[in-house]
Amino acid sequence: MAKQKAKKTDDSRDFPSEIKIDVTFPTYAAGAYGHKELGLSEDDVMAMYRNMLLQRRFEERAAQMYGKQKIAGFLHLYIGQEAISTGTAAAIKVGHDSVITAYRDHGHGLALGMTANECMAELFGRIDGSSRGKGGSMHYFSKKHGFFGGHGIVGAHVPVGVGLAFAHKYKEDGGVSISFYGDGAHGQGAIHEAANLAGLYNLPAILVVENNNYAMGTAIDRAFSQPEFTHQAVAYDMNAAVVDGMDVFAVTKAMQDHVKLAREGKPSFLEIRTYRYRGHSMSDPQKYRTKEELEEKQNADPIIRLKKYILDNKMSAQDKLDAIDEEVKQEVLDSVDFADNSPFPDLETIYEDVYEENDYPFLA
Ligand SMILES: Cc1ncc(C[n+]2csc(CCOP(=O)(O)OP(=O)(O)O)c2C)c(N)n1
Repeated sequence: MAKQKAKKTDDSRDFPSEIKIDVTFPTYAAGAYGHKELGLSEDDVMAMYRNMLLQRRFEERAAQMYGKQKIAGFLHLYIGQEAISTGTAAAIKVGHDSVITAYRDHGHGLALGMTANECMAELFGRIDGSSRGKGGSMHYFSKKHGFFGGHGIVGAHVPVGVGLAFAHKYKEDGGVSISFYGDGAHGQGAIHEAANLAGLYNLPAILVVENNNYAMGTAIDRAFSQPEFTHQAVAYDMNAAVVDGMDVFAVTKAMQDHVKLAREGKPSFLEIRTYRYRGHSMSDPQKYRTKEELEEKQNADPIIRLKKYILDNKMSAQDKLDAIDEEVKQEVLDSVDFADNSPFPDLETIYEDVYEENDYPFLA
């Protein structure tokens, strides 16, 4: 990178007569975009539909396998949020750009092209899993797809995501880094430090809060003095937008626009409004929300919305869509067989893939 010359401090910030913040951010509404204006072919749309269904059927089956004690540890499902992973994958260069997320990572992995087999085997803790069975549900990873995980500590991966953006800038490879996290994580200091650096260094970074209203059982308006998250983008000199996460085309459009900005060195902050249909994890009794609220959100289901779009635009017929669903269900069932037949990793491998130093020279 070119060396920066020392600059005189900006003296236009001498004592002002008043402080005025006047900024407008766009919103990306459901129903506002068609596939053609997004540059998507009919085949692309059908592939997006299939992938969203794959995410849904995969997780429904995973929940069942958890009940059968085939899966140990935690299992956080993404059901309801599939338009976000799918719209993002449609707008980036998969494998070249970087994606990182929290523990609700199955949907992102499958959208980026990880196979149902490697994903199910990881849930089962088997050697053919994406992290060789040692990561489990929260720690999917695929270098090939530019997917940097799967992270369990709330908010802690976002500085890593911004570090990836720094690496893209440093290597001048034209890549962008997208960091996903939940609304609950938005209160974590690490995210704000990372956002500050993204704004300061003009990094090709997009920070995305997947706002599904709840952090475990805590609703956003009980946790945030300012639940309009975009307001905070002003503080970090970032672009921002609010996106309807129940519409895959709204997400695709928002991502296309902000990926373009990121490639020009302008970071963004996106709030994508969504909803998770299942509890926080498998042990959540969900006492914090009503059945009516859940039903209302399910009426805006992103997969049903896309199915309607496909039928209305005569891209496919009901019987063909039913056949796709059957095919996807079979793919998922096959992945269960694959996982069940994959061995557990040897005990000795617990010492592999672990960062280790023989000495700690920085302490000397
Ligand atoms: C630093 C830290 N604090 C607390 C937890 C426990 N915890 C796990 S998930 C979670 C809620 C996070 O909610 P949100 O960020 O909104 O993500 P969502 O589950 O909605 O996807 C909490 C508090 C944790 N994993 N890490």
